[in-house]
Amino acid sequence: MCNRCFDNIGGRILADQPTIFVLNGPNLNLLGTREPEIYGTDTLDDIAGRLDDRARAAGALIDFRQSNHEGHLIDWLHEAQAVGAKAVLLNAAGFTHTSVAILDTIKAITVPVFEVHLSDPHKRESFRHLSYVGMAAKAVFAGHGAKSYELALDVALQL
Ligand code: CA2
Repeated sequence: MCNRCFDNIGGRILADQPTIFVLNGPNLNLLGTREPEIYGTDTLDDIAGRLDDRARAAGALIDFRQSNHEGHLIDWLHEAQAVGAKAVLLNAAGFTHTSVAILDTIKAITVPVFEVHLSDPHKRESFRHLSYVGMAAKAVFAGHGAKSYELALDVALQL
């Protein structure tokens, strides 16, 4: 059976299995190498592997990506919509607190977006208390280290 099939009418890619996009923003490629007291010791690959196992056990697929560029995150949110993703887990990192463009994108798509953070921004500097992502996200999972992603995934899988 094909994993992804084209629907003849809209040209939309339909996955046989629900797909959840996990999008990671700037500097998260450094995870596990610096500031372990804030972000833990797991690398992004460790997190991706665990989410993959968890999703597969529930009959779903993970599409896990990281970029240091705001426009990539925006293009990937559009892509999540275009391919009919079930949900997006978004750790926009520093863009969380600055990006009206990402907020506009989340508002422009119908795919549910869950905001994810390793740390709890509300327990840190005041400039991290404002979240543009949170203004449109379905829910926020923060402060549980890498577990924040797994908690968000469990909720997304139940949609
Ligand atoms: O706690 C989170 O997940 C954050 O999204 C991480 C962002 C920060 O700007 C947000 O306020 C909260 C920073 C990501 C930087 O990632 C690094 C990872 C390891 C070492 C250095 C940076």
